[in-house]
Amino acid sequence: MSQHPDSTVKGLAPPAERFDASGERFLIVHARWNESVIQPLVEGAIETMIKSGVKRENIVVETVPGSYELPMACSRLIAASQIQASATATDLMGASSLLDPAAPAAPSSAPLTGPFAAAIAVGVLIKGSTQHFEYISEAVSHGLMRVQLDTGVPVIYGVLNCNTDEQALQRAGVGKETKGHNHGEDWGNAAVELGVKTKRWA
Ligand code: DLZ
Repeated sequence: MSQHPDSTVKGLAPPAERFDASGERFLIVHARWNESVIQPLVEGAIETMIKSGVKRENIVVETVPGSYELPMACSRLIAASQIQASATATDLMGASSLLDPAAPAAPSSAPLTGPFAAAIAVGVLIKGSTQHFEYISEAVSHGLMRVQLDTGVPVIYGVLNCNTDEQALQRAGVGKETKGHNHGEDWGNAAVELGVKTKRWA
């Protein structure tokens, strides 16, 4: 693998290929705590996915109050999309074959439903003066890992665990001292890559 000329030891090397996710659906679930950081992160993820060819209407965005709710919401929404997708396919096949046995199974007016290729869970946890941060951080990271392993749908870990507000703002590209890099962009790229690769690994 070739080394990026500007790369340092730390950080994400670019992939060796371009991923075509133009026909795929994606889920973003984000917390509403620390909204000024959440918003640029979510926008960065969406813009990056669109640059990779994902259609905006194929990105479903849902919100939850705080990061603690991310695993449950991802789990339910991914499961619902999988059930809905198989029901939709069966209904469409049944309905079209009743009218005309030669009819295509999925007409172009088919609803925009289907399983998600990948999900991104976005949350921002900022350390306070109690143990709250540690408990939530650990529960969320374990919960999200469990959701992706249980469902087989990649869940990108878009959760910042920061000691200060400024650290969080810099990781959303809107820092006050230094702007920083928007990690939402990396999460958008990771969702596209994993969404495409997981299908190949099936
Ligand atoms: C309660 C709480 C606190 C103190 N801090 C954060 C935070 O920094 N980031 C975040 O996403 N959520 C926080 N929450 C809310 C919890 O995640 C959760 O929504 C509530 O405890 C209700 O379950």
